[in-house]
Amino acid sequence: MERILVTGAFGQIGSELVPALRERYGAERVVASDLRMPPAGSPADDGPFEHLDCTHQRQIQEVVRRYKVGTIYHLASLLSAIGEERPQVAWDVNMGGLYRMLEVARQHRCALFFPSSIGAFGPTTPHDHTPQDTLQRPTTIYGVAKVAGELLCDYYAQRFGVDTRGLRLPGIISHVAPPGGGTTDYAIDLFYQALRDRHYTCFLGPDTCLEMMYMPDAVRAMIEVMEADPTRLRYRNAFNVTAMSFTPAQLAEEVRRHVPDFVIDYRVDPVRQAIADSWPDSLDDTAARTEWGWAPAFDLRTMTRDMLAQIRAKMPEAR
Ligand code: AKB
Repeated sequence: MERILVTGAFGQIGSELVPALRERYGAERVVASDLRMPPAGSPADDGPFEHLDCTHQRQIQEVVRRYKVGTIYHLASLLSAIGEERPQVAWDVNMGGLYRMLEVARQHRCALFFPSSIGAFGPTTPHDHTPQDTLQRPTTIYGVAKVAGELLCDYYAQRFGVDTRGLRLPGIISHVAPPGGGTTDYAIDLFYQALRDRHYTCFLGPDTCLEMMYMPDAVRAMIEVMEADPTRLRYRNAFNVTAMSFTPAQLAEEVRRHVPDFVIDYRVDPVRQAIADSWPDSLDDTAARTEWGWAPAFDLRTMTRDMLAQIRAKMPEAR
């Protein structure tokens, strides 16, 4: 029985991908791994867990061999804003980690999922309906590592026959585990503070438009692309995927439909604003839709309703 290994299992995406994979394939088949020790109520509680540093090839090899891993979801990485604070660490973890994962995948014939991002685009990329194939000259270390990662995954597929697949994920909105150090994190903070304080000071300007996706759609996309019929895949890696595109002002307006006294103001952080300005407003995801049937279920309205309900349910102080 081949198992699935998830790195970065306690991160924002891993905290929801691991339970979804365990539900679909069985708890024993999904090995959660992270550099951090398991927090209470984490995915480590109901299935195998391994303490794993993705920059240590021997450790990865040992886990892959011991569990007979057939598929790796490699999520461990530093996000865009924190990457600008520690660019050398971001390169080591994001690029060094991926390279070592690909090497182990090659040696043990594993399939590998790599999450690229809208961060793989830059200021010279066409910003509206960004095509699947386009200019990619990002200005962050996060983006540079994402572009290099996309190319390296393509290389391992062509040169060594490794079944690498991936998505260019937009900003992911979720309520289970907090993100850390991303540029799109405002869209999550806003919900918590709207319910707790009725007030949010946004670090991006009101008209900064970015592509976003609700976590249930993101988790489904990651599973669907790995299950897709390989004979239909022309791209394999770095599929543009979309769900909704909005500005902080538009999100605030939508939240105000449910929390009428919510107030937003703005104190722009120049670093995160520059990153956001360099990213697309919206993506063209025709390739994902035609090659493996991608279709999001949540838009701004349904995501907002569900986020507010979920946060209210878990936080008694949030009204
Ligand atoms: C970030 O803001 O860094 C991430 C991303 C869009 O890749 N959420």
